[in-house]
Amino acid sequence: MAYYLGIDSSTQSMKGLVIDPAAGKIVASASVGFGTDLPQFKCPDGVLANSDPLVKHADPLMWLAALDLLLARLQASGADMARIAAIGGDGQQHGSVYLNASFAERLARLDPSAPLAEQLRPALARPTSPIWMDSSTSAECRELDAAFGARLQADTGSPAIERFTGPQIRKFAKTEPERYAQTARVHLVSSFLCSALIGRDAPIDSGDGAGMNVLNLRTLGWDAEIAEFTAPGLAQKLPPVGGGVAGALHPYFAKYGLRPGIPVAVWTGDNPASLVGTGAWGSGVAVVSLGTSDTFFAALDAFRTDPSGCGHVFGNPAGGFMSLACFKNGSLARDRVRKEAGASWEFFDVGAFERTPAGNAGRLALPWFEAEITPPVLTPGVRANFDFAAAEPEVRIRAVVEAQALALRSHALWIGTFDALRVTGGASKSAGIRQTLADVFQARVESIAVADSAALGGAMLAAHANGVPLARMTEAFSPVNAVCQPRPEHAAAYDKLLPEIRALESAEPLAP
Ligand code: XUL
Repeated sequence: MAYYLGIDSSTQSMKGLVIDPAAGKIVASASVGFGTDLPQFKCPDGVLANSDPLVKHADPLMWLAALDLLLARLQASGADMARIAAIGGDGQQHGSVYLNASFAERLARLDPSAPLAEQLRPALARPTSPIWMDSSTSAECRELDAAFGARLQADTGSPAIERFTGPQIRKFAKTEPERYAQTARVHLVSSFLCSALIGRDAPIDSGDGAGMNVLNLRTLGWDAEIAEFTAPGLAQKLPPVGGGVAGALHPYFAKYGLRPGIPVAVWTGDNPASLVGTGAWGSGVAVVSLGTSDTFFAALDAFRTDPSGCGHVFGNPAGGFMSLACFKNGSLARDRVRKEAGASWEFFDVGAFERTPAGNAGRLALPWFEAEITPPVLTPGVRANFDFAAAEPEVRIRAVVEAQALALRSHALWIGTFDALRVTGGASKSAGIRQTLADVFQARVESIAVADSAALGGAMLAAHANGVPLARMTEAFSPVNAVCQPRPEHAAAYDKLLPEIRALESAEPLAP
């Protein structure tokens, strides 16, 4: 039976996963670490050094080198590459690649005897690519706000955001007008790599395109007025918006044992791909990814925007839309609270919850050790409604975990209600955190063991483009391995605390 390959080009690495949907199995995987495997590109954590801490760029040729190396590794792992019937993929969102007029022609005549990076190097109109970690475009964001006001969020799904591609393109056009003039094509990381696979310009999908502040989500086309304001002639420099199959695999890739001509699905962003890979592409299920930062995402039943401007709306590759909110202070903050309380992980994950009542007698603490994104708050510092430093470790721990869960619920109110939350990421192993989420949301909390949800989503989208139903793959590849049920007796206590969390968000920070 047919295999499908999914490729995830994330910030620090590129991963590939080959699935066999008929057997419900992952049959091969490989990865390339940008820092460890490709040190020549000088992006140790996926980012080039820069004297300005707000500027975060990467070398786009590194992504091409990673694609060559990843496919070579997959082949070397013994994967039956000839059985792969379609390829899908995704990229870190918002990052952009600037190409000159020779790009199309160089793509068309890719020569298997030379690496991709070498052949496409002369097609770069700008040697570096701003990525999502860049926050150097505040001036451009304010200019977009001034020009479009509330329409920007109402039509593109998000207010002007520093890391979004539109403000990044605007800054480039303003500061390097000659290079911008030489730019014939602007791609996202996702559409750039998809273009390399098919040997011609690939479309941008509405999942990743929505992270640009240029895509009109009501028409699902580039917004001509916003594009022209962003940078002169931008609409002509963007590839079309599209979904489904992007094109056929270029013969260049036959050297890895792949069959030229197999369909390549339009690539998407890593978060939309994860929505598919975690099995949350249908409504009523949200994903809470508890990592360095916490991310909350869910399918949206209709196009709608966050009245508080914190959450984003992206296209859902399975159809319709999805929401996403990023909470900067996630696991690093939890770990700091644990350390400062002198608690072991065992105590943090279980013990503290056995010694304190649900609701913590109203004591809440938002652990904002770093500037927060949801809501946008620049001054770091814990926000607490009690004497945080003097409290017992178990009280501090519950105060933080409950405050984070209430903040998630509060910022998800505009999305709708959920029967289930699917939790992933390191902190999802904590029984106390899972029970708190279940009680605060009054929803089932499902643990899923999907390691590379974005790459898996890419593979599932490839299979889906070939007619394999997503629902069947979700059952096989994203099974629920543990369920934590909500306790209805705690619903009222958390309902009462919900307004408190918004008040706490505007409180003064405690002294560090
Ligand atoms: C989403 C975002 C990040 C990147 C990470 O808006 O900026 O999640 O997609 O790769």
